[in-house]
Amino acid sequence: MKAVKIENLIDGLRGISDEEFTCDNVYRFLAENPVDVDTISPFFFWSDKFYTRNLIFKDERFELMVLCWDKGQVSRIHNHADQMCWMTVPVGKLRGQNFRAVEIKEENQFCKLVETDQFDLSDCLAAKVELEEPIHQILNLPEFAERAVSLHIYSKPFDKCLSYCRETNRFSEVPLYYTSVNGVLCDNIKL
Ligand code: CSS
Ligand code: FE2
Repeated sequence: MKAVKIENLIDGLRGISDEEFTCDNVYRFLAENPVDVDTISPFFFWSDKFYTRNLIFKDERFELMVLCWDKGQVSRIHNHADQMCWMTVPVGKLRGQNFRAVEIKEENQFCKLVETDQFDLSDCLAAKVELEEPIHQILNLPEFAERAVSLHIYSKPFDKCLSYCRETNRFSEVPLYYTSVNGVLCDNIKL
């Protein structure tokens, strides 16, 4: 499959009508349009402290970003604030781990999780976070022994989500920050 420049990928997504902008259609579009890594590399930023979130495009309907995962870096266990989301891994390899909430007491911010399925992503294989089972963690496992970059689309954009702690069985809302926007490091960020 021929790799697609990021600007063409974004144009293609913008060209999908609101009615057609569904989980399945965007998933298919991403699967059929693997991104040309050279065209996203200007947006890569690396930190040895955390995975970085680098915004490339945002409008009312969706945001598109690349996340840079150094060896061994992992996300929190989190959800996506009830939004649709798709991802591919154009560089390296990432493990996804899904969770199910087996006991929830909203008023105490209590939530007991159990692990469900796992998936590995690489080579621009597309994935979507299922709205029915939205709690997950992404890991660049040490044994993968390389950096990884993932491309994420969220619709609609969100800037906070729930984060879950397995030690305490508690969850809380946490803010999400961009590391860079349009290839420029954000003022408040120290890599
Ligand atoms: N949702 C996380 C990345 S793991 S899917 C984030 O946006 O930071
Ligand atoms: Fe996520």
